[in-house]
Amino acid sequence: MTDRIFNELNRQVNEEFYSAYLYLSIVSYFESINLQGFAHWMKAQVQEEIMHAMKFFNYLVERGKKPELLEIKKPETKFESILDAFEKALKHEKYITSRIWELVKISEDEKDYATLDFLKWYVKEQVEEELSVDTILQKLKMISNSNSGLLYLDKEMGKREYPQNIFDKGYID
Ligand code: OFO
Repeated sequence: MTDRIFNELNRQVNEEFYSAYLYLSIVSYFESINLQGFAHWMKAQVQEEIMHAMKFFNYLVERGKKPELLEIKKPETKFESILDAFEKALKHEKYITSRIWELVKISEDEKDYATLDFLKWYVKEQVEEELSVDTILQKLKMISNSNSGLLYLDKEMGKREYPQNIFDKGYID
């Protein structure tokens, strides 16, 4: 693996942890306005991002590299509304998609076919990531200022399932 590829993949570990950090900041906002369903949905998102980061981390280790953990920047902490939070999440997902595409391009340039193959998973994943955030954004626009609509959506969001819940109180023994 070339230094260029290593540096870019190593940076992506950080970008993915930043995604988790940004979404945890949104969880904090949802909890503060008592929308537990939205908070639950976003907690699942936090876990997905940690998984994305660990996939990059593990891949570097598999390729005989030593990932170098970088500083995680402070995420946005002020959200004007639920809509604002989801708009920021979608903007961020689009940025991550552009990063993944950039990584694909660099892997092609460097003729690193193993990394190119590894990145395929992320290319597909980003389509889903953007879609799931955008779907909620559209629903929020649809219900506009309706409180009953919001409460219904909050209930629906609370049903999202995820296999391993690091937010469970008993998760860490
Ligand atoms: Fe949300 O996809 Fe990773 O960052």
